Amino acid sequence: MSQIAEKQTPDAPGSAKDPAARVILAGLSQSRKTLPCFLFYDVHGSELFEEITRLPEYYPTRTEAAIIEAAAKDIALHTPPGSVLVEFGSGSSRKTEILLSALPSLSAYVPIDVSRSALDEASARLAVRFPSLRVFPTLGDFAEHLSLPQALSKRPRLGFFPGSTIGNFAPADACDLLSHMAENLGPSGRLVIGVDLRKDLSILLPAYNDADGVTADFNLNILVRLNREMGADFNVDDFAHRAVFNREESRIEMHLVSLKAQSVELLGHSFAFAEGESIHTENSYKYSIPQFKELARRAGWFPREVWTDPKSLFSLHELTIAH
Ligand code: SAH
Ligand code: AVI
Repeated sequence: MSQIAEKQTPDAPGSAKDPAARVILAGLSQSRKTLPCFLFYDVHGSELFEEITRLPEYYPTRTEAAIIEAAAKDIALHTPPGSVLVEFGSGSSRKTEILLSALPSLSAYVPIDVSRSALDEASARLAVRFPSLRVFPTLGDFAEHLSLPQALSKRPRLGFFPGSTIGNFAPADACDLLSHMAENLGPSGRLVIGVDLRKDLSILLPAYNDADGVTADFNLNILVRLNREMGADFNVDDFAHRAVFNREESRIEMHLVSLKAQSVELLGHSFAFAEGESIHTENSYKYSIPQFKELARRAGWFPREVWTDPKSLFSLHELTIAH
């Protein structure tokens, strides 16, 4: 299996120098408590996310996969032989397999993710299905500088950012992230990006409130992780999952609602919760196609193509820098 490269040496989890610990303490100290959504993806969280992608209510994954199937030939046509495919937040890399099958002359695939278990599993699977593909799994934050192995540094880069993970960033941050990706992908760079669309609440709300409670477990798992890795003492049964649509912001918000007045200890700090007070754990912005194109333009990209499904649930955009 390919060796996993780490983008930086992490500080010990839970130490004062650990950047995640600082973000967590800052988020819980606000009058409206928040936690960053990258914390969802520990080993169990990555498994729960995969379970979510298979739920009947969670339309994005299967809809996007079908769009990628239909668009793959066109994407391949614009991809020079020897290109490097760089994926941001690659998770299981399952949808990537569709692109990889259509792009046999890539020089390498570089999946970037904060979840080591997801990178390990995906790399092992890809080694069996695409034995001649060079895979460079990279553990780290996709918002950081990307340094490719020397042999690949001059190759054209095709970025892939599926799953509507861009929707987990507020528009101003999404714009910064897209500009940063433009820098990382270089002047001949292209980006294929999945973006979830605005839609009727009868479809949207069940996708984040599934009948089996998998999304609830995914959300609550963040507390289990803080207990394990940061020595917190959350009583998980005293919190409940809530997902609502914020129409003004055009986003699904996920919260963990305190079911009673309580206080929780974490890294030597005490956090008081009133009954009904929540921790805001995730935003998932939903765009119209013109809104997203405008965001991409502001970030320095030129929208070349957009594909969608027959029900207009989800969109896949191809963005270029040079045109
Ligand atoms: N691309 C996959 C997975 C989407 S889930 C799909 O479309 O199904 C979001 C993925 O992004 C998870 O695997 C998570 O671990 C990863 N992720 C979230 N924030 C990240 C960050 N800041 N840097 C790198 N990876 C991140
Ligand atoms: C990864 N991300 C785009 C998913 C989403 O839909 O916002 C994460 C997720 N949250 C709840 N269900 C799935």
